[in-house]
Amino acid sequence: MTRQKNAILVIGACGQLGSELTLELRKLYGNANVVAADIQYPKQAELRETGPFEIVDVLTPQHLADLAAKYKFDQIYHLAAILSATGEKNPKFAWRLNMDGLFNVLDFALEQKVEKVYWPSSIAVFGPNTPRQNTPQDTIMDPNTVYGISKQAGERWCEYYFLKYGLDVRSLRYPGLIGYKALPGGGTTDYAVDIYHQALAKGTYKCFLSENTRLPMMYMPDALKGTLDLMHAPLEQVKVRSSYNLAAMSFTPQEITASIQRHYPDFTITYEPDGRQQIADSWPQSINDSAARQDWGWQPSFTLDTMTDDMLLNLKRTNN
Ligand code: AKB
Repeated sequence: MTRQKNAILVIGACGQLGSELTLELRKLYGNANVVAADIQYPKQAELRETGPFEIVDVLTPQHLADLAAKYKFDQIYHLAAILSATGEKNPKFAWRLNMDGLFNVLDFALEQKVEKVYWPSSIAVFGPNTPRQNTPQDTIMDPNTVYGISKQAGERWCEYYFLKYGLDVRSLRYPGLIGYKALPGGGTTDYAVDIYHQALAKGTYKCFLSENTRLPMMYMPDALKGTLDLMHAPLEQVKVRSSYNLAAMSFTPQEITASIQRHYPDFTITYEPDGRQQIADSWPQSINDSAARQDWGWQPSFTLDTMTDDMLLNLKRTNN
């Protein structure tokens, strides 16, 4: 069997970010060159039908080794992780998946001489003693969720692999991501996706965060653009080797409700905060991303209202 060269591997390809990023990469690099991998088969037909798919459990290094017999990878996007809210239900397993999974991928990338690795970090690396407004790139980091602790430790390890072994690992600290194509799984910012679905389905939404909880958020097209811009930036422009702060917008449940009410004046929201409120309260309200803007020209396009217009339009279209 001949090995397919110059391939790109996306691990966690069935997730909220992975499913969209895989399709974007396939448009850029050709369908056959982008291998989607996940622990389960994709539900999205487009993912299954447009290019190769492989079952990979990142906790099983042999699964990665088996892939090396079929493909020669230039780039790996390692997106598989347990998010903030789900992580708190089983902290030891979240730590194992998020950390051992990262080590397995970094070591595989070194062995296989992969050119570039992408690994997402998150605003969850910050904690209660971090300045909450305009949070700087370099500041106090005292995360108090297992997800945040694993992302902070992961950032240190990514920088370590770059400095010690020369592995070109690149990373962004995503805010909450919002898209219409796939649902997020187990995060604290998930309400900002669900609210659009419920606005259309029921005209009302019960929010698990309180009305004035302000969090940094980003629309998926901006997240995809930021990720690809970082991965395409020349080596010398990528100066932060832990993870870049990245910002687009910040809003509260009350503000996203008002944005939806511009289209649906009768839409209503009720508030019933649960354990996720405590997580949200430990995170920044707004992020300073000047390093990403200066180093490789980051610039978001969507505001809360332009995102709402696009989300509602596309959800209506796909529901019909
Ligand atoms: C979560 O809420 O856990 C994620 C994140 C901000 O990383 N969306």
